[in-house]
Amino acid sequence: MHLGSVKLNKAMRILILGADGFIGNVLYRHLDGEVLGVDNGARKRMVKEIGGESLTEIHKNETIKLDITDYKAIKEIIDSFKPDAIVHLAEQPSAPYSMIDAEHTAYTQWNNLVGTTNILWAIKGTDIHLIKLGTAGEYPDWLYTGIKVPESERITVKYQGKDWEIPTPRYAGSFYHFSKMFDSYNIDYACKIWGLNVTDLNQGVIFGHMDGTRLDYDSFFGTVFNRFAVQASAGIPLTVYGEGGQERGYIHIKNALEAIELAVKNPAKGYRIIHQLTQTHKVMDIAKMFQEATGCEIKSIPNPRAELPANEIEFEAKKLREMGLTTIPMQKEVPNILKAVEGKKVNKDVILPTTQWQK
Ligand code: USQ
Repeated sequence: MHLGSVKLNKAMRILILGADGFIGNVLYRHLDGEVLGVDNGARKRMVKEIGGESLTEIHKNETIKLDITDYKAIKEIIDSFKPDAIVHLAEQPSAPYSMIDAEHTAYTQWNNLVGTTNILWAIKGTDIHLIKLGTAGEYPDWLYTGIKVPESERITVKYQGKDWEIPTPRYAGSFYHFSKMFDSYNIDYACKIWGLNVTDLNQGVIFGHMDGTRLDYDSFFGTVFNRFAVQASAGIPLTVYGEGGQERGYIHIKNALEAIELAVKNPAKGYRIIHQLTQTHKVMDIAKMFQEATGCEIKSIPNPRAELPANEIEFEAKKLREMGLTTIPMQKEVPNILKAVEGKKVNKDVILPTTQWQK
C-alpha cells in the first residue's frame, strides 16, 4: 500500500523494531519492500500492568519475538536479514509510566538507552540507515519561549563575544523524555566517531486512529486527543490538566507513517534531526474541538505533571514538507475518531491520572 504520493523502492529491506506497538503495528503492514518486524511484547505487558487495554481490536502481525536489549539476538537478526534501513520504535513511550517510581524510571532509561546503543553497535561498519523515533519533548516549553525550535543538529550562538557552535540545546520534561534526549546524544556521538547514518525523528504527540492498531485511553499510554475522544464518547468530563494552556506539536498517525517512509526513502548522511510534527495546539483548544462536536463537559483538574501551565511553542519543521509530506489537520480527525470509539466499552477506572511528577 502507498501512503499519499510516497513510493518505496520495492527492493528495499526494512527492519522494524517495535512492530507490535501503536505506530509499528500499522507501519509494518503499510510499508512497501521486504519488511521484517520484531517486538518483545512490552507495550501489551505495560498497558496491562497499569490496568488498561486497547479500546479497539489489534491486528496480529507476524513478528519475531525479540528484545533489543539482548545484544546478541539483535546483532544476529541484523547480520542475517541485512536491512537497508532499520526503523527503531522499540522504546518505553510513556512519560507518566517513567515517573511512577524508581523501578519504572530505571526500566525506562535502561530499556531505551541499552536498546538504542545495542543497535548502534550492531550497525557499526555497515551502510544501514537507522531511523530512530525521538520526541519533540526534547525541546522543553520553558527553554523555547519566543525562540523557534531549530530543526538542526547544531546552532551557533554568541557567547563571550564569540560565535560558538554547540549542539542544539535540549532539556526534557520527564525521565522518559530524558531517555530520548540521552539517546540523541549517544546517536550523535556514534555518527561522529563511526560515520553512521541516522535520522533522529523528533515526533510530536500522535493523534488519530487507524484500523488495526491500538487505541489506548488510560492516563499512561493514551495521548491527549485520543483520550478526549474516548472521554467525550463515554460521557466523562474531559480531563484538561490545569488550565489547558500547554502548547505542543502534534501529528496524525497516518502522517507519522508517511513521514517515516519519507525518511526511509531519503536516507541521512551522518546525524540528521527531523521534526516529525505538522501542527501545534493548546490542550484546551483540543478539548473544545470535542465539546463542539459532542456537547461534552470539560473539567480542569490539577495538573499531575511538572510543566508550564501555559506556553507558546513554534518548531521549524521544513524537512518533511520539502520531501512531500502533507498535513492532516486535527479538526478533521474528530468525526473519524468519534466513529471509531462509538459504543465501545470504556473502563472508567483508568481515566484519571495517578502519577504525580511534583514533589
Ligand atoms: N494532557 C491533558 N489531559 C490529559 C492528558 C494530557 O491535559 O488527559 C496534557 C499534558 O499535560 C500535556 C499534553 O496534554 O501537556 C500532551 O500530553 P500527552 O499525554 O498526550 O503526550 P506526552 O506525555 O507529551 O507524550 C506523548 C507520547 C510520547 C511522545 C510525546 C511527544 O506518549 O511517546 O514522545 O507525546 S511530545 O509531547 O512532543 O514530547
